[in-house]
Amino acid sequence: MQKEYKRYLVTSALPYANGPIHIGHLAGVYVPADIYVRYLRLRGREVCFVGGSDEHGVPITIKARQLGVSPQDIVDTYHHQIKESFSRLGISFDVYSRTTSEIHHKTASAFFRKLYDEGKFLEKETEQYFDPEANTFLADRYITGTCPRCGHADAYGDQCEKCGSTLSPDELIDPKSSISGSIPEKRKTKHWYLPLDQYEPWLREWILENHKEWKPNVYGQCKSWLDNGLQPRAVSRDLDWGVPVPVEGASGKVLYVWFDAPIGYISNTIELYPDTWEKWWKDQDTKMIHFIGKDNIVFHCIVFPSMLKAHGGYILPENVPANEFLNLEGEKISTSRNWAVWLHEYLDEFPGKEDVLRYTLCSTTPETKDNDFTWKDFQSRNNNELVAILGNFVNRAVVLTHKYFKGTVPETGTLTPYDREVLGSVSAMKNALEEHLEHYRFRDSLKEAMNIARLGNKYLADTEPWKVAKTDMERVGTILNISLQLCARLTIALEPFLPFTTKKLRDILNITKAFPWSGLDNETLLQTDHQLNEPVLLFDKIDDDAIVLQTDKLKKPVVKKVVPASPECTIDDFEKMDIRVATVLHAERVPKTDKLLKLTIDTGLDRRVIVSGIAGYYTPEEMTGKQICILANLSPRTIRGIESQGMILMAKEPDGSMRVVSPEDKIGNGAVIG
Ligand code: B3M
Ligand code: ZN
Repeated sequence: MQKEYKRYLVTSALPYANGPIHIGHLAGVYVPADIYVRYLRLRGREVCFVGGSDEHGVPITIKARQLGVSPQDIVDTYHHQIKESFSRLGISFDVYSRTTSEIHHKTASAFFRKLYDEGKFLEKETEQYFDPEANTFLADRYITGTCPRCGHADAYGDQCEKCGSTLSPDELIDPKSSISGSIPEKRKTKHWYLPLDQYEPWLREWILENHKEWKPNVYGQCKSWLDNGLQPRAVSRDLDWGVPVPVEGASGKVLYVWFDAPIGYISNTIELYPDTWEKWWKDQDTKMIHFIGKDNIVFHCIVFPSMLKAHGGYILPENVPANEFLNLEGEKISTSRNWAVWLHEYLDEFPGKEDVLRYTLCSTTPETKDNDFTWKDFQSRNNNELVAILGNFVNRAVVLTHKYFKGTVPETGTLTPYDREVLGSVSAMKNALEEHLEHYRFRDSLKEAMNIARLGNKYLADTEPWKVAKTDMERVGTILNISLQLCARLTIALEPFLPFTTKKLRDILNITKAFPWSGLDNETLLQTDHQLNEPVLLFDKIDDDAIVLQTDKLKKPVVKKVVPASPECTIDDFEKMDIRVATVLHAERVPKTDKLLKLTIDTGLDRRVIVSGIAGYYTPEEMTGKQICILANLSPRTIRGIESQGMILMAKEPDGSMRVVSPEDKIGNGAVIG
């Protein structure tokens, strides 16, 4: 027997506020979650849809450091951008807040403190890398070194991006701090651990015995974690960005981001309902569902439930319908390579086509395995399904009604068995739709909803009212009445998937108040003589040019990473440097080297020689006559037996490629730069 719940608490993963939202996030989490909550609301259920930004964690501090801004600057920028783009796509959160909020800090802090006071944590001292120059412990991501597996020189302490291996900082050869460049040393540090091993028997029963209905990908991942044995997990970090550990003697320590982030679901509910939040989190009649991507399964099925269990008093998720990943044009989405379709860009480039993206993403939701988004598929879903099936049916029904009945809903005559069959099959579709939606099968449910439009097209093609109009207007009236009833039912069935379109459709049909879900069973949603509005097209075709533009954009070279910012310096430091404009009088290769050019230059002060490693980027001919900038007071060095008196200023990419820095217009040699 299925339990009847009084209300639904639906959460969707809190995206990290260190970059914009792309289609992978949308297809995996937000579009399915939004379809689900819109469906529940249509059914008149009490729903709370919680979202928000995850604003802590090491990657945010790294990005801030790279850009020379504060972590708060980063999360402020992205939180607002993300929130706005979700809302433009119609993702209908009841609350979208953030984990830097005061209320979240308070809630997460109190949660930790309760577990701490009740002795639910283990305290352990371990040795961790410490940067003596920057005077800080180093998160794994802040340590770089040579990968022990593939020899890549810039592997991170947790992962080598070249060969994909998961690493621990201890494995790196010649580890270096990426904050100061210094060699890190091991220091003792204390942390708190959640002893997941103690929760293992309980988790086994709760998931493996009582939640066999979870999706196979989710259940399978949980089973394999449990079968491998759980270990205590550290829930604090040495870091200066996050929720401070609320314990004496813990300065410089914050809660691990995966400890505080899921508590964000609670904090955001409190922010929305300061007085009644507890009924959402503590009443057994609330059904809680987490929408997430597959990389978050362990945290939502094992870690967070163990935290809730340790705390006591909270309900647990009833289901965690995690999706697999969405690829783009056959390749993994990669934010660093800019291989992505960004939501805010899509919304700007395809105004009014929010539902086309929602439709395509729902149709390709990676429900059981990774799936692929292609621009060609996007185009064909729009042109061959939304335009040709849905738009076409609605348009024909409405245009014909205007043509033959001045836009009013005609009366029905006697129904034929075929008419009854058509009306009846929509009621059967209602059941199928509910069945799919209740079980998180969004692709199937969308197909089912679209079948109403398919059925409508077939009905019009079979009954041919434009031919019947020559002889039997009463029959035409019946056919169009039935067609318009199908249109009205489409405003219900498609509402969870295509909310912008159903709004438009209601406007065409002149329906001021949306029908409830139960209307799907109602054969006369529109009364005879009801006046329709003028037809407008629900969708228009997307041509090849628009698609080529998008695929070309993907091929464009990606924005390269920038090297981290240097430590601060003073104006005095800067003024020590004598930087001037000079002209290259003569350039030649330094024999037996690939990289070096010997340049004779006029500095305005004197003539001198500089040896520079730019032969890979410039020929001697290209350099001759060029105005350049030099550091004139650098102490001379002997390179390959030639005394080099100064240095040329170069703009250098992280991959090593270089261009000389030249004044825009000709200027006198010796002009001082500063
Ligand atoms: N921010 C991870 C992610 O975006 C994380 C989710 C938190 S949910 C509590 O993949
Ligand atoms: Zn490697």
